[in-house]
Amino acid sequence: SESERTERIGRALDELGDDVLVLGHNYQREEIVEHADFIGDSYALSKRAAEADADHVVFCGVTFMAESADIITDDSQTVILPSMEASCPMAGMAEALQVDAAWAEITDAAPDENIIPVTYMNSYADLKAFCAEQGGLVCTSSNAHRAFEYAFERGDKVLFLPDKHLGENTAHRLGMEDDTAVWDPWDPEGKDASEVAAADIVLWEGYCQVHERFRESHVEEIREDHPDANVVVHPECRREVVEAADVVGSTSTITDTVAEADPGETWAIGTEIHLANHLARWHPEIEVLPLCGDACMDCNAMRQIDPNYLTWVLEELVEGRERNVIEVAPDEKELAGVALDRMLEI
Ligand code: CIZ
Ligand code: SF4
Repeated sequence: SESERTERIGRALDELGDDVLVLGHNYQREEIVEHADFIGDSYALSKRAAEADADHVVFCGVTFMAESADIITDDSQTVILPSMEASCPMAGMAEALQVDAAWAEITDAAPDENIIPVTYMNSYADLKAFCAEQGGLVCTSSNAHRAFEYAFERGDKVLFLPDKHLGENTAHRLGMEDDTAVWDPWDPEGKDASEVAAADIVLWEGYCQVHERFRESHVEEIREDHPDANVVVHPECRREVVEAADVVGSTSTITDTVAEADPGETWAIGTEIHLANHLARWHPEIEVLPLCGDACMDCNAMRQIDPNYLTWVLEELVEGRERNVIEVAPDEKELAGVALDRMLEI
């Protein structure tokens, strides 16, 4: 039963003490985050892991996040992902092998120009390593505009991966929305060399299926039903949704926005449904609504972290067995670390 499981997790955590740190991503269900030492976005959680002394970091999130934690923690720390099935589909839309092939075509399309690849945090370590090798860097949703500026100081064009929408929203923020092209590796007609040659920003055709579901009509409906509602959305949403919202930002920004709201205010949340639910629970004085009502989605990758798997990895640790260890290969780790360090400099 659920209470037995909660008790087992509690017992394992007591036995493990300071030896283990449990991190819970904002998009994890309540039965997971209630056991977490810290709750936050992927970047904040990785930093927490690096600051902690714990030998074992149990990362309740998805693979690319656990990889990032492994990259920024020291070698004595082991990162554990409760389910190996928890892989972000968007990160999977830009696999390093595929990007490598596309890179040859994209650089051929603009032979006299220096193209700098920028990858969103939501990508695998080998793609981060590739970006470092090509003079590029990593960014989060909060510093994507500064990463683009870094790239334009060093090159002529940016190739941004994997999230087309974050890329479009960032181009708009920089006043460059008319200078973009989309590279679609799945569509022979979506790989237009002349478009690449003409554009300053080339966007990879990737997206988050949770955030892409939000439509402008959802914002209009909320405003009709709740005329006082404020709308906050994540920049992985479509351009027109971001345009229609009052506030746009990372999950940390969304969390802070609701925390700083005045009692009685209404906030509609355009991101993964679990974060909207947490915010409603944490701030009963604020009216927190999911942006698209019943049609709201949870993330099927985040959902893989079943509380039973958390129980299992913790009880195995008590027995001295490390299960589901996420370990980035040493050469990739070093290069991906370079791409992350460049982000920290901007
Ligand atoms: O959409 C995601 O997976 C986000 C916003 C992750 C994160 O915490 O950066
Ligand atoms: Fe990936 Fe979207 Fe899920 Fe985030 S919410 S882990 S970007 S699929």
